[in-house]
Amino acid sequence: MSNLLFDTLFDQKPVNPAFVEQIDGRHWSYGDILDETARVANTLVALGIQPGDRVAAQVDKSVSLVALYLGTIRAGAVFLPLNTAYTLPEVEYFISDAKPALLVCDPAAEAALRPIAAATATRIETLDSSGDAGSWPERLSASAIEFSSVARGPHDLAAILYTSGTTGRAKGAMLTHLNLASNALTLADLWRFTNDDVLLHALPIFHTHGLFVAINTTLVAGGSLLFLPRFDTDEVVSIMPRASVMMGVPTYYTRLLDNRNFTARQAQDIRLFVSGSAPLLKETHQAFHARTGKTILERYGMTETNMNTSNPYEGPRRAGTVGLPLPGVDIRITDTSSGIELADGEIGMLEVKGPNLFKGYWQMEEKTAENFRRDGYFITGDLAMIDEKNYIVIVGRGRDLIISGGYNVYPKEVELEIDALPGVVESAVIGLPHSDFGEAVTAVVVAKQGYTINDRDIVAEIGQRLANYKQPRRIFFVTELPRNSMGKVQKNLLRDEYKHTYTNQSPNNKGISD
Ligand code: MLC
Ligand code: AMP
Repeated sequence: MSNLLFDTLFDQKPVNPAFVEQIDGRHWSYGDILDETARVANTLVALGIQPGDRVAAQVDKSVSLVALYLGTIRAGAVFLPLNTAYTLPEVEYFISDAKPALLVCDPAAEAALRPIAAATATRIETLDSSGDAGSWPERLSASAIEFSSVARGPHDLAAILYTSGTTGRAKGAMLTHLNLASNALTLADLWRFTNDDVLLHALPIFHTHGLFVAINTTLVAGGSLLFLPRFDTDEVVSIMPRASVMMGVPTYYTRLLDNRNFTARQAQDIRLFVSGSAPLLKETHQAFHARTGKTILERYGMTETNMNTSNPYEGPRRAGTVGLPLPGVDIRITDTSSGIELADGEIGMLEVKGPNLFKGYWQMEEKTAENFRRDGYFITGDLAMIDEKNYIVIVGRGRDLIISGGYNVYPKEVELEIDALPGVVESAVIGLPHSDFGEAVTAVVVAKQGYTINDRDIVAEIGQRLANYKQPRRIFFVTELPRNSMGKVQKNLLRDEYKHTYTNQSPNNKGISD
């Protein structure tokens, strides 16, 4: 038996030897990266890591992290990437839940993470932001570049990615070799990837978009990555002429449009701009076309399902839609209460089925069962309709979720932290329109009588526990929250009342008083 995902990703014998090029001029060929994956796999095996064991990483983006991902797959283990913005308590939860055999972290975080890792007998290694220094690269340097990949079949786990939920407790989505391999092959084919392609890669690599959609799709086609540590608009504009494809969240496209140096000339050699992870506004789609003559291709996916739909490569890419189901993926729209399939044009729950569907939530059988229909469809939580041309339009969310700059924030998780503060009676966390992030996390708080509590105190307190992108950018104080006759907080009224809070906000203006 082969190692399904690894063999699929490296099936191409690339004519083009380049795999990754960094902005500083350093580059890695396919041969280099294969050697590195062998070093990683040999090291993991030497440390006693068994097939199925979890290998977690909370480190900055680097080619070494890509090699850690691919080497983990090659060794038959399960890759568990963690957002670098996660705080210590957040990481503690992930480690206690997933019990990884190994955690690779930044050297600066090692001391704080040691006791957490010790509780689950998780070994710690370090890797710095350059990808060159730390105990991990030291170990690798002694390892051989020959490794016979550990056999893994379609239903074996390749990765676990945590995704928050409406209850506030994050769930580990278990992704199999088949999930990732099938999606990579489908996307590479649909989006016409070849070994001539150079993907401008500015996304983080701890989520589905930057890790799987961008890297796996490029790898199966034998293409190259132009690798940036993060999205910096000026840098992206200046190197764009060297790339042929770019992928990004909508914020990347609005930031490009805000940049005066971003012209049709800069974009002329890009054959494909892809947007996803959050809704792309029609205005952005149109303004981008007007500026560059290029039509952004919007697609739709999620952590649990990888990619589900895409606008066509050839054929109309229609603004405000996420296109058609991917080949091999079935989509239906159902009534949110009865679960009965609806006719085209009616709005309901988007359900999906196909080889891209995850195996379930790590050690949460009930949660998994709740989210699947008996016939195998996954209930996404997104509200959608199928329009007259069979394109899918996402019209909203059936769950209380905010998407800020492409990151998901579940209000419940933030409310629980705010409500636990001594001066707070209760809070409601809502997403409001924001010109840079799409939606901005905003809190409406009822303070206890006799307490003086301000927005700065709240952010300082919860900032110890919640990743920065989950923290409210504005906090409003009220005497009571609006409720309906059932006692449920009417967030729609709050969203309406505060809807103009961030109009014309410049990037990263947090709005919390100094
Ligand atoms: C950073 N900040 C954010 C933020 N990102 N605040 C809200 N929402 C965000 N997304 C805050 C930081 O906390 C910091 O606050 C300040 O902004 C500046 O930080 P920064 O790191 O300099 O920000 P910047 O580099 O400008 O990052 C913004 C961004 C980045 C949009 C470029 O967030 C990004 O790359 N997002 C992509 C997310 C992504 O890959 N999603 C895919 C998920 S997969 P302070 O207080 O310190 O000033 C998925 C499935 C699918 O959804 O379909 O793809
Ligand atoms: P995540 O759980 O981080 O993987 O985020 C997945 C969610 O992002 C989906 O359930 C959708 O709500 C949203 N999403 C992804 N792509 C799009 C898109 N193109 N348009 C609208 N929403 C999207």
